[in-house]
Amino acid sequence: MEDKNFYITTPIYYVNGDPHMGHVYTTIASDVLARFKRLDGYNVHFLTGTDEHGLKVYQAARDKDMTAQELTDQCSQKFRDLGKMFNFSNDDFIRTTEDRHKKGAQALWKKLEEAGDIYLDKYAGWYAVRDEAYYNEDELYEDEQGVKRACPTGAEVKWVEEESYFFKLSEWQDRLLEFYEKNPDFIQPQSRKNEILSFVKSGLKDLSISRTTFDWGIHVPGHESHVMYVWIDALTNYITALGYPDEKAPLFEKFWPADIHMVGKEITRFHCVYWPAFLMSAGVQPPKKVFANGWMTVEGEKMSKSVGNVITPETLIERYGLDGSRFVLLRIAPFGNDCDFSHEHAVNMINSDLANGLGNLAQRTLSMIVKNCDGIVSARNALTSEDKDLLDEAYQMLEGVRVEFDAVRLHKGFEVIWKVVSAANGYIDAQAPWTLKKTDPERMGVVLSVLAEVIRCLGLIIQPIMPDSSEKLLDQLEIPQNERNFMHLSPEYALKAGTTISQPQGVFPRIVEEDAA
Ligand code: ME8
Repeated sequence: MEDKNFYITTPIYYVNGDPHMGHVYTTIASDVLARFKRLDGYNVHFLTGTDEHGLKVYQAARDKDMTAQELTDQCSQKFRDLGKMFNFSNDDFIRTTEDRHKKGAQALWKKLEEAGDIYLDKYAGWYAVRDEAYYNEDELYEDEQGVKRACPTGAEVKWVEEESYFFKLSEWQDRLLEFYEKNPDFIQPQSRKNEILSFVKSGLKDLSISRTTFDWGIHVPGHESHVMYVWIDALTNYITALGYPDEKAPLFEKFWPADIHMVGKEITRFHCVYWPAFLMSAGVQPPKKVFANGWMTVEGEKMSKSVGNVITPETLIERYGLDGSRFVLLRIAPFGNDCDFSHEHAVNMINSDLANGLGNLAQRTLSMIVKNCDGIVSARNALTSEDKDLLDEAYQMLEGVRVEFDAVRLHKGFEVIWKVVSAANGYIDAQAPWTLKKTDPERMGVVLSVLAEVIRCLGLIIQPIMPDSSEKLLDQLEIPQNERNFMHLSPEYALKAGTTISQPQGVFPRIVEEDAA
């Protein structure tokens, strides 16, 4: 059988400040997809890392009285630590200050030069350091203080004039439009696609791709007074991490083109316009898909230190636990839309979906098996249509989640799972095993066994979302480690009669408001 490969990446994050909830949001979504695909039989390569060059990082270091190298070393380590804290399963972590990356970025530059797509000129225009982006006059507005800002990000822009190399982006308009047409799923969700299409259709200007006024960057090969524009450097991470420029490198052969670049919506232009143009110019295939997640606000406001509403990754974990945090961030809103994080909403989701929904189902079922069946799972004999319907729904869940996750509709995938949780809770209430205990103990054993099998299926399918809690649940059901892939989500591997269950521990605790405040 042909190997199934899946390559997913997060943005590489700037090291000008500490990691925050927004970074966690994108990486958790990517982590869930990476874990899902691994369990579904794919060879997965999951990449994240840090973007360490450019004026923004250079200025941040200067403001902190540090060298750029000191700041990047310190801050990149914080992003690595964040990975451990949130149980991210990335296979690699790239830093753009590493030699493997510099070598690859310079090689890409040379390819663009050989293709005749680079020329030297003078740049005179607007630049926003916060976005590390060039803006056209028609994209700007003035705030109340008369400061020129970029629309729609609100970053301050400054006039820049310097010698610069340019990439002939203007010549790529038709080829890009043709590429989008042939690859209709390249930009997701649809709203972002419309923005990109209208941006490209309105005409592309050549892009300044080098700077001379500072030198915290990768030197342009053969022209040492120039450093590469940080975005051409940064985007290249997705291929240098696979061994580029060696296109025969095992990882490159296996995983390029990437299946998904997961990014925030504010950086789609870089990923959907510049990046495929660079790659096509260099004779490398563009990625298959760029998915832009929406922007997260907190209690209705943009996260900012001055508003004082920044929720640190540590606070999230303290309040909601590791798996609770992973769950609420992704369940909060349709994935791809903007979303607002509020403490009240998070507590409600944890209490209703996790504690009352899944947690209660597992706790009730398993403790009844311990109490009333000596902890032994009964044979599932003489199944009724209700039993069979519930089991069928549990076995069909994988296909439903697969379809939704493949389309990066994470919220819809969650709905498929929680539909089964509700069906099982409805079933337990309708069958009332606590009554059967007196009237028909044999039937009670069957009902509890059906439920235990459904819980096994649920425990398997939630592994990508909540790796720790699912492990505890599957341990309680004595599921062997080598029977925890999605191929085991079928009747063939059903929980065997005679399996012994020990006194269950609640896996999804309720949050009591006073504790969380
Ligand atoms: O842009 N809501 O890095 P960055 C949702 N280095 N997502 C958010 C968010 C929020 N409030 N805040 C941040 C860069 N993000 C470049 C990327 S890639 C070749 C180079 C997430 O540190 C979101 O994914 O500014 C966004 O795109 C990313 O963090 C920006 O991180």
